[in-house]
Amino acid sequence: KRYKPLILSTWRHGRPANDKAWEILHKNGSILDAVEGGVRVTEADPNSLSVGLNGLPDRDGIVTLDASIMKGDGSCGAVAYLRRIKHPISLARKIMEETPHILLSGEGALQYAIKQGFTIEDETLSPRAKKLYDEWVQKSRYQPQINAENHDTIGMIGLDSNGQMAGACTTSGIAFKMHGRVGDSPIIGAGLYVDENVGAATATGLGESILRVCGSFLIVELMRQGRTPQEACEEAIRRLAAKSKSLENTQVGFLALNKEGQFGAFSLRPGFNYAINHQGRNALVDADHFFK
Ligand code: SD4
Repeated sequence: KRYKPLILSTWRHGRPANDKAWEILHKNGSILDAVEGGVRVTEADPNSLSVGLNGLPDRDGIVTLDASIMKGDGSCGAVAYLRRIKHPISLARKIMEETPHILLSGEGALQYAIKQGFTIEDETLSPRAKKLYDEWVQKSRYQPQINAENHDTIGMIGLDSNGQMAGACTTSGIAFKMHGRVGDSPIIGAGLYVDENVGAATATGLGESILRVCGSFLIVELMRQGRTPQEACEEAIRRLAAKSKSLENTQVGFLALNKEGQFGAFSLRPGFNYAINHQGRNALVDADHFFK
């Protein structure tokens, strides 16, 4: 059976990332190569304040990164609370392919990266991140930002013509988080889940809300029970809304794709969008939302 290849990713920065993934797929790269290569574009983007080393730091002024990667056969790898590595997604892939483990964090993850020949970058904040941090430090008030600049964590999920699926998710996390805080993005089942018998899902937004409902796993399981990707994303947002004490200042967006190539997205509030590449069509689509 042939499948129609399709790549989806979160936010506007998903467009150049999808284009790269699409190019890799069409040069006979695997769907895993495609999602890894795709999100590396965002990780390297000097303008991204929420992905990669140019992202906003934690409240101690340190950038710490989270990422995960997963194949449709259940293989997966992740890194959390990682410093000084430009491409956490590639380290997550190494962990998946070369170690008996799934998730490495902090100093251990950095040591493993050094062993694998990754370059250690210095920890100077980008001029833009430094300016925003210096402003924030004046008041030091922790408050998650909604739809920060309309581009946030990148989560990418895809299907190739052989029916293989994979996903990747990478972030610098919530700006000005506590040092050591880990979000949903490196947690398999929260920020990302892929089961190529069913489909794939990824998440963006306030990790604490997503973690509480194992958001991406929940969506894949709802699809397994017969919901469409759109219905599954909506149900997951409803579940999350019911479980969160306060939704003030909270945004969450989910994105899902099934094996048949149907897709869907839903967020808590207006402002979430996603990029889609399929059959030569590239678009940025606004997601429907829970709060009208
Ligand atoms: C997190 N979900 O760390 C990620 C990051 C994100 O707004 O999407 N930031 O909670």
